[in-house]
Amino acid sequence: MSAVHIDVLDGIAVVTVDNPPVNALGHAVRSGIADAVAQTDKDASVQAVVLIAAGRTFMAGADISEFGKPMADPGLPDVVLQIEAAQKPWVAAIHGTALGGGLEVALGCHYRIVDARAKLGVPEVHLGLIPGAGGTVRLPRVVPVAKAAEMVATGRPIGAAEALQVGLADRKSDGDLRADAIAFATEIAGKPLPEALVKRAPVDAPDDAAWHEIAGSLVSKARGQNSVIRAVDAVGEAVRLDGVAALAVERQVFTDLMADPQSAALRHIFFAERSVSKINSLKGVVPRKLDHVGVIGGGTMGAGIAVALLLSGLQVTMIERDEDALATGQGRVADTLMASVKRGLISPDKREVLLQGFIGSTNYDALEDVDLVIEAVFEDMGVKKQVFAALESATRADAILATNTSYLDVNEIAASVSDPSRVLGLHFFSPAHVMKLLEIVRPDQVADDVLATGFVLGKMLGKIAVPAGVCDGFIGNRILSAYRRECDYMVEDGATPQEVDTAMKAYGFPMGIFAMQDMAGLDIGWAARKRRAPTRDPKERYVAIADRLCELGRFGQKTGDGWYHYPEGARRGEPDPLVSEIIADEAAKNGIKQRDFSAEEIMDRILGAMVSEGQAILDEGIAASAAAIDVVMINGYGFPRWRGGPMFAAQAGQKNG
Ligand code: 3H9
Repeated sequence: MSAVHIDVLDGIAVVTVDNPPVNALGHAVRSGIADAVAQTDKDASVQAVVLIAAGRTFMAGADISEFGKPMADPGLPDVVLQIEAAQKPWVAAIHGTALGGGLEVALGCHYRIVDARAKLGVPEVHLGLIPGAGGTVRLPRVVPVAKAAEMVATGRPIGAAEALQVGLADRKSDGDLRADAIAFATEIAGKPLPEALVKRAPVDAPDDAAWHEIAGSLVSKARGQNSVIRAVDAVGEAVRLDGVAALAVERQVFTDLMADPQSAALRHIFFAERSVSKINSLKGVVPRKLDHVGVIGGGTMGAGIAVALLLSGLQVTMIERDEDALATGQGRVADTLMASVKRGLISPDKREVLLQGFIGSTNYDALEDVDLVIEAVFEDMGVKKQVFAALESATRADAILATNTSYLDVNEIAASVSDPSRVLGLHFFSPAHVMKLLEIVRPDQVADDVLATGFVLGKMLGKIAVPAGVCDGFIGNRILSAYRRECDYMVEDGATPQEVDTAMKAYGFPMGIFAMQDMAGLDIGWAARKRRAPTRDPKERYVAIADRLCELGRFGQKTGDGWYHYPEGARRGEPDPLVSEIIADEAAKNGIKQRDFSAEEIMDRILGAMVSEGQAILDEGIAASAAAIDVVMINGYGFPRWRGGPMFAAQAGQKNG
């Protein structure tokens, strides 16, 4: 079957793009569409054309795997111009996701009809690019300029209802998209063609002050990402210039950005995120049934996991130690789902349905039917083992037992039950219903179908599931410990916590390590350090500053003081002279003569620590690839995406600036 085929019936040509999995606009699709324009123009029996896609989605964009290679003709910008210049009206019939080049093709069409669940967007910024086939030029000529700028700069797609409201779609189909599109095409057949978008004036013209505000607010969220800044500029130019001149500007920016190392980094991560969960050894392994999941513990993590499970359609039973704790846990779940209603993510009815699938109990017997249990109890080996013993007697013998531990030895936990092949680690990140990362920890004796079920769960939850071997901290927390230690050294040696945090933010992290610890709570790390104290190598350098803060009850934001001082209710800390005194005192105690650190040296040291720990993790087989480490650090630890992750950055020889 060719990538594009044409069926003509009763004067309407239906041009179908069929290029699985996502109808990317590779060469065969581009030339197929260009041929379809020529053919339908020539065919006197054709009065209107419907452009539709087979399979799960409308065209999801240019074929990213062709990027970086010479682009064979016809190029996408020309294909869009050809559709726009067609002599018969073209109607784009959109289902699934019309993204990037896909939406640009739809903008070349004279009309657009959208399936009620369709999403439309231009996500090129996430690949370090801007739309390159007229998106920045045609969008503000069909939707208000502020909306166009927002779509191009954030890459966030909009739904069918909004597309209709802002003018991006002309019709919505609630049933049979193909039939509705043909009916629409029949209606407009023979009528004069609307003026080509590229020849029109923008929908509105914000004055300088208004544009300044729109652009300023979008650019302020760029955090060092070039494509966002260039995207906003390109829309500004597209509004200022006539359409044809604007297309040339857009093309130049697109070409420049294609050569920008940031784009290479973002494309690396795009493919890494999609390949990281594919495990060769699990090919053909049939996963176990997964309908009903138990969650042990209703704290922040347990409740977040329960919400994630419910939202993916699973039935959930939560276990807590007593009625009060259970009520609190259930309340957390209900509240989180209510917040999702308020944010428009689910309807109030949907929330009710989800809550019907949510059972709470203080008795492990309620787990007799579950297919999988995830424990999210206190991070202590003794407590975990008690829970696993109870799980073993309460659950079916084929139920999978998962621990959400972030540091503990999953092999030791597995060995505590009679059938260790049922046990694996599922390390979620908080808030568990929001964060995309899931480390799937593989103890030595885990059965293949248990592991495969873990990956099925990851997919159901919409997470990026990264396999990790057993070690202290797995991939992410182990690297975090390594670079936190490096930061502690630097602070004792003379860098201030705020200098370290500022350097990290300038590099592109959303916050620095010390502000992050204050947000998460210093007590957690303190407990872990006390646990490890007996086995710590006495010859290894140990920085006791954080312990001193904890001894004073300074656990971070929640106590108003940590590495920083938080005046009444503030979420932004300010430097605290007491912390400086403690640091100076520790340095003096250890005979350290403090010195100045530049931001560059700080980042060199942090990245050096990340990369050498990452290399050790690779050498030990804890991570399957350097790309897996990049995916973890970007999705769980705030590493700037546009730098491609620490391993990629090191390999590409990126500068810190
Ligand atoms: C662009 O359009 C530039 C133009 O402005 C100008 C040009 C001149 N190309 O994500 P999934 C593969 S830039 C090639 O797991 P989902 C993907 O690698 C583009 N391959 O599925 C995976 O392969 P595999 C702007 C692509 O259902 C398979 O498809 N567009 C492309 O979770 C399934 O993908 C975008 O940035 C592509 N464009 O999500 C959209 N897209 O099975 C990028 C996907 O071998 N794509 N693949 O691992 C997406 O956001 C998601 O894939 C989508 C489906 C939402 C479509």
